[in-house]
Order: sequence, then structure tokens, then C-alpha cells
Amino acid sequence: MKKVAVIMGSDSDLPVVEKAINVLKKFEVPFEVHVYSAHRTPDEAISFARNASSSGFGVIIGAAGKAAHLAGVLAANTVLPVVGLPVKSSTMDGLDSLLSTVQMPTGIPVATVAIDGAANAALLAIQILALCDAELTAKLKESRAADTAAVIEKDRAVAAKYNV
Ligand code: RP5
Repeated sequence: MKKVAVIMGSDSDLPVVEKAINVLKKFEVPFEVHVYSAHRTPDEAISFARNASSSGFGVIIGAAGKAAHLAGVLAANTVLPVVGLPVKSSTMDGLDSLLSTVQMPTGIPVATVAIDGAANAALLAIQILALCDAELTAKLKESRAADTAAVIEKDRAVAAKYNV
């Protein structure tokens, strides 16, 4: 199976990014985690993206906050799908990160999830890998069914408490 690359702009993004790592672990998808900054270590970020396909990666998650150009820089240097994860920053509630990640010019797409939407970033990456992996597709369906059952159970609990 191809690997997922989880790239973040700073180790200060880890509390958010760990939620993506946990999902990848749950689905037993191989992954690597790195800190490469579009601004502080641009050479490393670009080199990683250029070599990602030949290094066995199938999808890249790019997580960053503030002027969050990381996912876009990664996407500019590979034709692998890049999932953008805008990380909530301290001053603008993550709107800065969201717009910096999502507003890509035509030709260089970044599939951007919600602000701090780390679990969805991992799930989207897994769904991309699952296109060529029936076992992974089955795991995704099982997970969806479990999530559905959990919400139905919550409905029962709330209804039992408030409905006479
Ligand atoms: C971004 O700047 C990083 O992705 C992080 O979200 C933000 C702040 O980085 P630190 O100053 O905490 O290293 O590049």
C-alpha cells in the first residue's frame, strides 16, 4: 500500500495534526510525519514533494497555520493529491490559514478540509488510497456504519430524556 505523508509547518501544529495520525493508525495505513515549512525550510519542503511519488507516497497532507502556504507549495511540486489542513492560529481563528490554503490558482489544486479538520484530512487521504484497495474500502464502510450507529444511539438517548 502507498504511504500517506503528513507534513506540518511547525511542531506547534502537532496537537491538531495528531488527530490525523490517530486516524491513519486506526486504519493501519502506513505514514510518515515531518516538519517542513514553506517559509523556514522551503528547500526541504520542495525536495520532499518532488521525491514523494518515487518514495512510495500516494497522498500528502499539508498542515499549516497563519500564512499557510505549505500545502500549496507541496502541491506545486508534485502531481500526487495534496490535502490541505488549515490549522487555527492564535490571532484570526484560523480564517487566515483557511484562505491561505484553499485559495489556490487554477492548475494546482489543494483539497482543503475544515479549520483543524485533521480527522477528515486523514479520512480523505485514506479514501484516495482506497480507490485501489478493496480492503481499505471495506474498513471505511465499517467505520461509517459504526459512526452511524453511534449517532442513532445518541438520538435514542436524547429522545428518551426530552420526549414524553
Ligand atoms: C506556520 O506558522 C506553522 O504551520 C504554524 O501553524 C504557525 C506558527 O509556527 P510557530 O511559530 O509556532 O513555529 O508556519
